[in-house]
Amino acid sequence: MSVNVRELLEKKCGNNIAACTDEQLYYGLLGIVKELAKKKESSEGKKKIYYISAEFLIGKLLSNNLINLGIYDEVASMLEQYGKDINLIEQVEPEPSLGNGGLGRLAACFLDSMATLGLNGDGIGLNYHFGLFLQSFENHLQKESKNPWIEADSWLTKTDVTYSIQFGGFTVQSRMYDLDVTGFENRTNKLHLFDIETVDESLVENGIGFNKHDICKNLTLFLYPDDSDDAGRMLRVYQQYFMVSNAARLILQECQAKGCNLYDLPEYAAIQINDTHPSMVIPELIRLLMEQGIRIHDAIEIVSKTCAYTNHTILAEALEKWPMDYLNRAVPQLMPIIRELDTIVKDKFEDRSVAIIDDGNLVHMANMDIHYGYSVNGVAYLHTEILKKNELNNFYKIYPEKFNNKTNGITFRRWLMHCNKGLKHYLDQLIGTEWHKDADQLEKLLAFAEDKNVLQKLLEIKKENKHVLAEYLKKTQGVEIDENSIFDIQVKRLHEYKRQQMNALYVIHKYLEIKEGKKPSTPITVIFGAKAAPAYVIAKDIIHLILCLQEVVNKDPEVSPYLKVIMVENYNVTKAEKLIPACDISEQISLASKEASGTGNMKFMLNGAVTLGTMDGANVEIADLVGEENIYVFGESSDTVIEHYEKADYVSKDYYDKEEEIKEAVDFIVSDIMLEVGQKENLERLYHELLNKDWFMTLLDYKDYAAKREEIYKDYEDRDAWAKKMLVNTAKAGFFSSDRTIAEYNKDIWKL
Ligand code: 26Q
Repeated sequence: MSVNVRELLEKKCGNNIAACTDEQLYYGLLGIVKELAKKKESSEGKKKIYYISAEFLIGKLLSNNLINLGIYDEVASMLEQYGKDINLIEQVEPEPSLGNGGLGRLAACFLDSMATLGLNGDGIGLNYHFGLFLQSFENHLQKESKNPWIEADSWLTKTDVTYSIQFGGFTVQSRMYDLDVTGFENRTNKLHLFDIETVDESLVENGIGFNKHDICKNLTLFLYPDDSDDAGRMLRVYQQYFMVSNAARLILQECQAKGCNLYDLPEYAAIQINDTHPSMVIPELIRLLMEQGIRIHDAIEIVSKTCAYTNHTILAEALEKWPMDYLNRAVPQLMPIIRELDTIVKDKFEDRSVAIIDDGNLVHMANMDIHYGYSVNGVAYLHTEILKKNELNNFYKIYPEKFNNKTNGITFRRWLMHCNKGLKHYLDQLIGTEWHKDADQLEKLLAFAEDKNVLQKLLEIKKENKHVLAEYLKKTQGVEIDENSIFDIQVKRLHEYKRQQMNALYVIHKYLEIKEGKKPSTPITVIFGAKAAPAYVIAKDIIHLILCLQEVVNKDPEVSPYLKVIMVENYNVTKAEKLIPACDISEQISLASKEASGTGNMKFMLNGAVTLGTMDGANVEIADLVGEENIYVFGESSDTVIEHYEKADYVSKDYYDKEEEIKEAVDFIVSDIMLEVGQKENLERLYHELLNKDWFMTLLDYKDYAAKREEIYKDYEDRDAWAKKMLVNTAKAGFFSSDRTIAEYNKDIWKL
């Protein structure tokens, strides 16, 4: 194969690879890989799974595709012969920013696993030109700007598929663009991204501002534009309908081309609705079936056997409810159908909490999914249990058979084989390569749990990864960190429930302790990475707090040899690939019951980091797998937390008054030292929020958290014992392969 690639590449760059720039080589390889992917057999079969999602956080594709095509090592060494470094070539590629975080990254892992398992399954989403905003820091504040990623020469392939999509009062023309999804040593599937023909990039001015009313030009400019105002929210409705109307047409067309008579649609298609963002696919499909002469009640029955819904959150504010008035304006053709769906529900069930249209004329998208889908799944054991027992209990009582759990997973191709080559090669040597396709084989590592040489080697690999990260941070952000310090990392979207603020309070505490002369035995580097939604005020205040701490701590010569704070700018998939392999301690500290699953937790574990976490989301399953000596658990249980919400009896001020350490840390936020660096308005707002509201109960768990963190730092000192924990974490991560998750989706839901 490599001879082939060499020849193809030479053809593209005039027979002189050595003289090519990294740019030329990147675009050369891009073209070659696209050709190779096309030549691969694509999945086929009578039935197909369509994974519809508003986000696909796919990350860079060159290395991933080379690995999946089975030619990465050969291509890398061929390039090396010409003095070329594939890592530098890879840097040329812009990262597609088509997602916010977990939900979008999960969709990308799922596509990889579907193709790898040879399942006939495509993704359908939107081709956002500027995706999620690019984050930079100015005056210790987050600044947003557009994030262009589509180049003339890109992984996208323009197709001939176009549709006229009708909105209230106007029509837009769509076009489908395709990305190849290469399975690991297997078939190629597609990710279909729909765009409008009339999109106008020049609409965007200063940062991420644009005219929100000009739908024909702005529809696919950004992922989740600001929804703090009506125009932003309306645009979201337009985006969602555009996505699902295109999807529904494509699905019906493909099925009919295979001979489906539409009454048999469920035998040809399974549609997975990724959170409520694609929920309008239900009424839209019903509408399109009716256009083909099918009676409404038959259409409803057909669609109800085709669609399945995944829930990713129990935060009430994230469960979408659209005012009827919005839908009337944007998609009037759906309203008669949604009304009919609601009438059927109201005739059948007296319980108003399960209605689709509530008394305030809000349309509850999740409720529609549950009534008119054949499966409802949560994304981790605890999450599904909470859905059944609490959040969706009224639905569970009606449809117990629809509810099922599918614990999330991650693709080990990207999250180990690609991002941690050192560990990958060592594992191959030690336990063979079966684990590439059968992740449970990682358990073979356990046989070496007492082997000093193996443990030593694991520590060396970690050390090298930390060195690489330190160099990277020096180059990209100009910060110096101590490679021999403990790398304690929290990277994820910024949200109060994830409690980055609790981590920051501990940093303050440590800072004050060091100032008093109590120095840690091993220096500590606390690394954060997070984007806050542009209109989420408190989240942005938390970023401000962290950035101010970074300045105060790192510039203090008494403290910085022992403690450093780093806030990574523009955290994304590419940065995750650098951070995760270098991590010692994985911070998974959400308020119990609030993190549906988490998937970062799995990536860290796989790469030999030890988790410091609450009994939330998939942390519960991690703890079960690794056993209590290999994880550090703290905090109140989800039951207790849910009880606090029910009784409304949590008062953060009580904790502040009771605990001197908490008081000191919270007060520090508005201390003179901080006000000298930061903005009074932001810091005071955050201070008051913590003291008077603290909706996500930071102070409730702080004391237990700080104690566990001391314990984990102490245990880090015993390097052999620590290496054993690392080994067990990697060995037990097999369960979290998205290959396992997808096999379960297929067995229980899609049945391909
Ligand atoms: C909703 C309404 C209005 C505007 C935006 C939204 C919105 C946007 C994005 C709601 C939710 C999201 C994204 C949610 C998400 O990423 N959830 C995460 O999904 C992961 C995969 O299942 C889980 O591991 C995480 O626990 C969960 O937080």
